[in-house]
Amino acid sequence: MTRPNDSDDRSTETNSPTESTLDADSERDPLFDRIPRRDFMKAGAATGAMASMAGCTGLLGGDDSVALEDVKTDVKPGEHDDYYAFLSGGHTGEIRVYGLPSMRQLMRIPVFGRESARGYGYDDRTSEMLEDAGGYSWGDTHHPRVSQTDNDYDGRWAFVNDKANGRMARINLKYFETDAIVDIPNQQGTHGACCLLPDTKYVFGVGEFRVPMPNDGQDLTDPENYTSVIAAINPETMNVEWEVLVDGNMDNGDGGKEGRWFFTTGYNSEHATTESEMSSSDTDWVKAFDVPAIEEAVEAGEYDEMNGVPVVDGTRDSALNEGDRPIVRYIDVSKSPHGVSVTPDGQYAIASGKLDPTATVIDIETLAEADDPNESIVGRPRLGMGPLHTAYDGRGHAYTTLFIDSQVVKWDIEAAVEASEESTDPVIEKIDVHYNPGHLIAAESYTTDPQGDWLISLNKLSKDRFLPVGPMHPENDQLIYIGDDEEGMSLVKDTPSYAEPHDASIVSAEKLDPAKVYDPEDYDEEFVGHEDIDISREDGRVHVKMYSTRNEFGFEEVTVTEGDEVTMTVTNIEQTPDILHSIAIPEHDINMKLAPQETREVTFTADEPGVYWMYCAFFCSALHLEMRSRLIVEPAE
Ligand code: RUQ
Ligand code: CUA
Repeated sequence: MTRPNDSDDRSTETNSPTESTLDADSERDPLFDRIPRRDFMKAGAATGAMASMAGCTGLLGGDDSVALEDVKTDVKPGEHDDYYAFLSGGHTGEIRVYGLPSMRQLMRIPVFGRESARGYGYDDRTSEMLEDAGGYSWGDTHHPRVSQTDNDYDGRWAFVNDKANGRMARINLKYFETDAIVDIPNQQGTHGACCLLPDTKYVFGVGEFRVPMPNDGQDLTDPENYTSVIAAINPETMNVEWEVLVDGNMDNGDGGKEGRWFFTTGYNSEHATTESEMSSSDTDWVKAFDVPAIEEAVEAGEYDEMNGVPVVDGTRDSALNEGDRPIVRYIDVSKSPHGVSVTPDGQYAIASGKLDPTATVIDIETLAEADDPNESIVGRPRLGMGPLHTAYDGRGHAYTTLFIDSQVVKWDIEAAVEASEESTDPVIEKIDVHYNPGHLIAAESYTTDPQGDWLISLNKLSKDRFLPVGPMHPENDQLIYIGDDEEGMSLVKDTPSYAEPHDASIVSAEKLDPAKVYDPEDYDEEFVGHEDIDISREDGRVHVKMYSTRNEFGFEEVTVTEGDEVTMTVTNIEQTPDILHSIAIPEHDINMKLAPQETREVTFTADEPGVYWMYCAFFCSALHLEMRSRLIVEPAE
C-alpha cells in the first residue's frame, strides 16, 4: 500500500460518479448498469438487526451504550486488563499481545523469524519447524485470527499468515507459542487469513500474487497464464486440504458465520503486472466461495493435483461454475476492493477498497439463489476517501477506516441497505485518527457477539505524535471508545508501535486460559529430572541429558571432543511459575529458553577446541551469575 503525503491525500480524485448522476439513474456510468438498483426494503434486514441485538451479552448488555466516564480506561499497577489483543507484527514476523484497555504490550510471540529470548529457532524443535517451512529468516505477518467454536472464541489457537513467503502459522494459546507452520503449495503471497466459522473447520490462506502454476520456469512472461489460489487448511493437522484457482488475484478474506460462504476481495481482475494496468478497470470482484460445493467437487475427483494438493478450477469459465451450484460467485464491486468482513449476524459481507469512496454491502442469504450474484449487492454507502477495513460493535454499526482521509467512520448498516447508492445518510460520525489507518478492529468483532466497547485503529503513520526517533517513525495504534452512541467515538490513547501491525483480534480475557508452567505431557522431549542426568557417547555423537534449576545445571562440566555432534536435552525442573532459565553457549549461537517444567533439545557440532561457559541467560536468582557450567572441547587427535 502506498503512503502518499498528506496534502496529496486529500486531493486524490476517484472515478466515482457524483450523487446527482446516480440519482438520475445515469446511463453514463457503466458501473451502475452492472450493479442493479435495488428494492432495498427487505424482511430479512429487520430480522437480522433483531438477531444481533438478542445475541449481545457483552459489557453493554444489548442496545444500551455506556458513557466513557463509567468504563475503565486505565489499568492501575497490579490490575489486569479486560481483553487480550493479538496484533500482527508485520515485517518482524511476530504476533504482539496487548492488554486492553491499557494497550500495554504483554508478550511477543515469534512466528516466522528466530527470537533469542524465547530461544525460538535455536532449539531443535523450533529450528526444524522453521527449516521445514522454507528456512526463510523473516515473514510478513498480517492477519491474526483466533479459533472459534460455535462462533465464539474457544481459546485453542491463533493463526497468522506470512504474506512474504506464502505460509500460514498456528499459535498454541495454551502456551502462547507457535507450534506449526505450513508452507502453502502453489501460493506465493498469502495475504488474507481467516477461519471458516462457526467452528473453524478450515483456516483459509488467500493468495495475492499471481504466478505461473506450477511456478517452475514455464509461462514466465504471459500474465494471462498466471494465477492465484485460496488454500483451505485443516487447523488440526495444518495440511492443505484443497485449493481453488480463480481469475484475478485475491487480497483479504473473511468467512461467513454458517459454514457455507467464504469471501475474498481482489484488486487485479485485469490480470496485469503494472500498477496502472491493475487499476484500469472500474470494477473488480468480491469472490464468494461456496465451500460445501467445493468439497463436493473435491470428493467427486473434479480437480487437478498440483504439488500434492487437489486444485479445483474456480475460474469463471470453469465447468464447475456452470449450472445451478457454481463453486465461486464473482460479484462486481467498485475498483480494487481491499477489506472484506462479515457482519456479526452473518447477514452481510462488507467490502471496500482504497480507490472508491463507497463500501459494498452484499446480502449473503440471497447469494445462493441469485441468478446474477450482483443482485445480492444491497447497499453502497459513500463513506469517505480510501475506505479499507470494517469492524462491528454488535449494535448494528460498522466502523470503516478511511486511509486517505485519516479517519474512522461510523455508519449504520441497515440504513445503508435502505438508502440509495452513494448516499452519505448512513454515516453517523467520523473521528480523526493520526495518521492513515490501515486496519481497525473492535472487541470480538469477528464473532457473532462483539463487545461493542473498544476499537483499535492501526495507523500506518504517527508523524508528530511522539518524540522524534529518526526518519523511521513509530506507527500509532490508537484506542477509541465506541461504547457510547450518544457521545460518539472518543480517542482515548496513542500507542507507538514498531512496524507494522496490519490487523488484530481482540478476545475477552476470560476466554483464554494460558498455562503458567509447562505440562511435560504436551511435548515429545524427554523430561530430565534429578535422577535422569546422563552423558552417552557413540560414534562421535554425544547426548547430554541434564536439568536446570536455581542455581545449577545437572553437570558442572561436560567434556566432548572436537568434531563431536552434541545433543543437549535440558529440563527446567522448577515448579514455581515465572522462574525461567536458559542455556546459552557462547560462540555457538545458542540460547535455549526453558520455562518451568519445559524441556528442549539443541544439537550442534563442537568444532572449536576450547572452554565455553554455558550460562543461564535469565536473571533467575541471587546466584544467577554463578549458574553456569563448562563445556570443554578437547582437540581431536
Ligand atoms: S491488509 S492494513 Cu494485510 Cu489492509 Cu494491511
Ligand atoms: Cu537460571 Cu539465571
